Amino acid sequence: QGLMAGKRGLILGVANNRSIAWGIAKACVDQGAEIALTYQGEAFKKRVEPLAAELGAHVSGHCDVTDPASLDAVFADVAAHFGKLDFLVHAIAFSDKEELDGRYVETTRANFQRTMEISVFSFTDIAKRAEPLMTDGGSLLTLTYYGAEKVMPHYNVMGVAKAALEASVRYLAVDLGARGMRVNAISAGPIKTLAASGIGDFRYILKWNEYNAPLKRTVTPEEVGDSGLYLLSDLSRGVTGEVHHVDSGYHVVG
Ligand code: 0WD
Repeated sequence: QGLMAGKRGLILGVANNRSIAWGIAKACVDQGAEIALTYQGEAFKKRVEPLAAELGAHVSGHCDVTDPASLDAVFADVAAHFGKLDFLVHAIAFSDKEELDGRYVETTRANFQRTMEISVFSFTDIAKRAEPLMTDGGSLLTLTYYGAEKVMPHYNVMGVAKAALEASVRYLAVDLGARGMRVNAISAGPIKTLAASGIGDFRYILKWNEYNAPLKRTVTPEEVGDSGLYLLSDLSRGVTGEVHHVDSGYHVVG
């Protein structure tokens, strides 16, 4: 049986087996969820298909959140395959690597807009698309970082985007609450993933967290997955609009 038995979910943002979304996917399937994954372009298809097979997950095809036609196709596929949705995970972010280094004040208009579109607007866009499918209510989860709250070295425009993403969580929680849809975020501590490798001095940030976080270590995608399980399952049925830190406690000292 399990906590997620009978629940069907779409998980966006599995790039490889180190992705935070992969940790969440495994935790959900372990507890009986049925899930669908997507991939961004042919390069990721080769990585995501075997991972999906490992979990018995459905693959809903190519998804680039800047391409509305690809989102139309993914949601049409999910509607056809599952009929309804109970949960959705958004683990997607992007900014030009060149600007995740140096000074925030140098951010370009083009990268600011692209970062906001992929890392912030996409969550609102998919929430809107999920709404008609969440006929019995549901749980939406996104991923954020402490750089939304405090200035972190090199996080720059992504910090501004995460602040907007956290505000979106609160506005969406109000708009969708009456339908029994909950909207929350996990603020994860730094984890060495593909996306993180674009951030300047990331190894130093990992070390800094190991030295300073109350638990004296960093977190793993599996630990974020287990906390995600709580927010996606009925255990958290009274929780919405929340930003939950899964960061070895770093935010209390940082
Ligand atoms: O330390 C970390 N790794 C933290 C990550 C700490 C706190 C939060 N996060 C957040 C990230 O900002 C992101 O929102 O967690 C989320 C997941 O990131 P991740 O697991 O660290 O990174 P990764 O495994 O690379 O997955 C992110 C994926 C992309 O991979 P690449 O490597 O190409 O950036 O987001 C997807 C893509 O698969 N993605 C897109 N998907 C659809 N359309 C797009 C797009 N336009 N752009 C990126």
